[in-house]
Amino acid sequence: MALLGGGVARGVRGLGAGGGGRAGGAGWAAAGAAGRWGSGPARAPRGFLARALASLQTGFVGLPNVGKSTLFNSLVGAGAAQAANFPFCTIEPNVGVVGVPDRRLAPLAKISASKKTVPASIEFVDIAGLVRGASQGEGMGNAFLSHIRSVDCVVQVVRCFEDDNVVHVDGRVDSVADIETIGVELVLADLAQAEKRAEKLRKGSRNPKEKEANAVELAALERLLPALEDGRPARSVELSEEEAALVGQLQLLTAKPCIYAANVGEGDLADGGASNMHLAALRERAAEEGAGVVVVCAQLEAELAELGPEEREEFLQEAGAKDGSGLEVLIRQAFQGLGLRTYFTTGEQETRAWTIREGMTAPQAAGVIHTDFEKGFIKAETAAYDAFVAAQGWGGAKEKGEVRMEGKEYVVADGDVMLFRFNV
Ligand SMILES: Nc1nc2c(ncn2[C@@H]2O[C@H](COP(=O)(O)OP(=O)(O)OP(=O)(O)O)[C@@H](O)[C@H]2O)c(=O)[nH]1
Ligand SMILES: [Mg+2]
Repeated sequence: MALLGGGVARGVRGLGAGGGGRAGGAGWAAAGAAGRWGSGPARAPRGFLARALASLQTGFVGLPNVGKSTLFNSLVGAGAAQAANFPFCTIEPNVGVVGVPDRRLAPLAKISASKKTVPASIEFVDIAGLVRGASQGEGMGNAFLSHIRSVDCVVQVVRCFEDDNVVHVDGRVDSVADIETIGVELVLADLAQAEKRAEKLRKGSRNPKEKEANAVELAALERLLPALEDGRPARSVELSEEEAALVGQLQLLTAKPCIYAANVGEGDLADGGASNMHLAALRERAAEEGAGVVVVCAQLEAELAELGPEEREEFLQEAGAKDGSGLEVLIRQAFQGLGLRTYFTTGEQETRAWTIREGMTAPQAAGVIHTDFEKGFIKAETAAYDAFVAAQGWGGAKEKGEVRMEGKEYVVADGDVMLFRFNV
């Protein structure tokens, strides 16, 4: 029997900030869609799951000149300036990994006197601006669309700042009209994709094994097509887990979870954008869609990224931004938008946040650290974060009866502090 807690897993291929390349893209897309579309918890696929979770991607989407690259670069810059909170590494010029800020990490690291703290991570991708007609090949056209097809979650950057020096492609700032322009392109691209696939499925397969799955997929597409024709996103259509897994292979753009980043002017930060009518209109629209809105000022964030931590704090106070930097909120919302949750391991070597999907069981969560831990899983000593911190560690938590022995069926809760027992 072996014990795994904070940092005992030395020599194990680690996951976390910067760990591993992107793997299992298409397969993951199917599984991810199942989790979002299906009513029940996502059944996590084995094997590539751990790698896939380490490299979930969020893509910045929007019209040209709305501030996507400025926002992306400030994420990079903040990483350089604030290494502890935003570890960042650039994989390609337009892809970077950021640590997910989590205020629960520091207290745990303090209790365990950990040598290292490793946050969960998420990848961001800067994508070129999308123009009207992209679904028909305008602008970057299909190349652009293939970039977003591969991301797991979309952050749509919407221009809510007035600045005559910055050209708007349509000659006026109008947040809702911009969202509609983008929405139409994405839906049209999905419609073309779904129609092509349905056409192929209708022709039928000679392989009898494929027949059954094809019938299920076609039935799902026949419910999706009218929605897309009406201009509604694929995510608005309820699909069973099986249907979602099949349709997920198409990587439909409008099936991905989407949040809006409202890029406001510096002057809006003091009152949280209360007097910005572009933001108000965007909020109203997002509420109808059930989508989240994060308010950021890309310009200010880019300037902040150049500063050290103390200067940043001062700068933010002067700008009147009470909630601190918008980047932190953006990263956390993207993480939540992906349906991701966190559990912790903590020990002398390291305190670490691990990324899981909502609904994952204890063995699956252990598998995120290493597949052997999933295969040989015996049980997991588990304490809720608050109880663990109140009791100041494993010893105290045990005395207070706060440590549970959880088995294979246990569904891990966000914030669980865990210690796995397994056979190899
Ligand atoms: N005033 C103001 N200008 C901004 C803000 N954010 C970005 N800009 C400016 O807008 C211009 C375009 O910004 P980018 O970040 O390059 O826009 P983008 O969305 O990446 O554009 P494409 O890559 O062409 O699609 C730059 O000149 C930025 O300095 C902002 O919050 N306020
Ligand atoms: Mg750009």
